[in-house]
Amino acid sequence: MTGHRLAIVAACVLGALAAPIGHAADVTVQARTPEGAAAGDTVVVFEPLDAPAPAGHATAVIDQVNKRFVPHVTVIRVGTAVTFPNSDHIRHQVYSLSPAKVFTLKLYAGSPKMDVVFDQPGLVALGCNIHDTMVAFVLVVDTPFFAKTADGGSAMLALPEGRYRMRAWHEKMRAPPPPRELTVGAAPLAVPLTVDLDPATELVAPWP
Ligand SMILES: [Cu+2]
Repeated sequence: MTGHRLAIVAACVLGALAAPIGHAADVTVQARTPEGAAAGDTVVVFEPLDAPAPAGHATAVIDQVNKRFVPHVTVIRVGTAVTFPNSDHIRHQVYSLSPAKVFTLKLYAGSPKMDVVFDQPGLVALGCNIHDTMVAFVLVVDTPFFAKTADGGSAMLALPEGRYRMRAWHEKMRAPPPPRELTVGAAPLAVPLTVDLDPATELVAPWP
């Protein structure tokens, strides 16, 4: 009797393992300029086209170190609460005037009193009221599938099988790369991406 029960349990476990639920493939994006230079800090976003995106959101941290925001670019899902610790020995006053999230944190050192919840999609530019050179960006997106390229221009993420629309953003891009559809299967996928950057520009590219 006990043996029979064990066999049933084993069959259920095997069945669960064999089911295609949550099957994901590694997708590697390699972002380069038309001249072939690595395009680090490029945000890539994948909107699922076959099924609604799974619910949920995470938390994120944007630190202030040596009068700079770290990281310089953050991509988060709508609804994410961001903490803004201050690791400097001077006080900062973090603010945004971007329509997707207008806020000001009172001048503070150490830990701020509250997190900031980014509740609308869009591009948010952060500044500090005391230090004009402090600038950072938060891209708030409506999908859990996104990544940011490292200095070498590549980013990797695991995507469930299916079709996606991929969009990309870099603060210094001349024009957004056209959105592009891609299909993720069981095998790893390499996605080359060309982003035309103007390193000298003072303008911030809009989120496409
Ligand atoms: Cu500051």
